[in-house]
Amino acid sequence: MKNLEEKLRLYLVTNSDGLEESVFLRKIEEAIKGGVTIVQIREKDRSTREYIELATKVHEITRRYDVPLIVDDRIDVAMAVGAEGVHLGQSDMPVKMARDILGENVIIGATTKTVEQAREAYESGADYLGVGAIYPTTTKVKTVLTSVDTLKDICASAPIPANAIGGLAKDNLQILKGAPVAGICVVSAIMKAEDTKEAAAGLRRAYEELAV
Ligand code: TZP
Ligand code: MG
Repeated sequence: MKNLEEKLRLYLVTNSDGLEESVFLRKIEEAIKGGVTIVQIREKDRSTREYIELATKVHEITRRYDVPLIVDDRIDVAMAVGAEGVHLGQSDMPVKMARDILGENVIIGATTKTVEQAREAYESGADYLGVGAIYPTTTKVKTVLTSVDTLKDICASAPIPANAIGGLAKDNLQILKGAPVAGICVVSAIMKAEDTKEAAAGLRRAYEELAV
């Protein structure tokens, strides 16, 4: 996708746990108004039907703002709702197979924690990389920490944009200074914020300050 790098600036990975659906959807819209540039729906405990229903509602919102919707793990769900992309971890469908199924016009992101994984994802047709966890996270996920040095090596080894993820918040982004990431991915810093729009705006400001 053209301008993908710009679209990756502030990447919201959603978590609907404990939120009423209307609150969840409103939070996504507020986050976009505050500066979120791309949204990934990530649901671990829903049936396929429920995942599709919720993704459809999220897509109605993201479309209005011309924000790409990425579906975590599930290419079937992404295809069913016409999402702009999928995000694949190391235990999910291999990037190459997903590319063969989805074609060239769908964004494919890949989680990579090593230079080898990053090279492989790039060579298999991934459009962007997610790298982390940079900090310990309270979000439910199987992950290990990735150092910023590894993140820098990954950025240098694959000619596609890379985003940092894991425990990132507006007051701890300095660790990324000097790492040529396209943007940051967050869950809690936005989903758990009282003022969702301001949380997104604060993250945008903090990220932009890194560049100066
Ligand atoms: N992958 C690596 S860390 C993580 C994922 C999905 C969760 C990040 O969540 P938070 O709340 O921004 O730390
Ligand atoms: Mg996954």
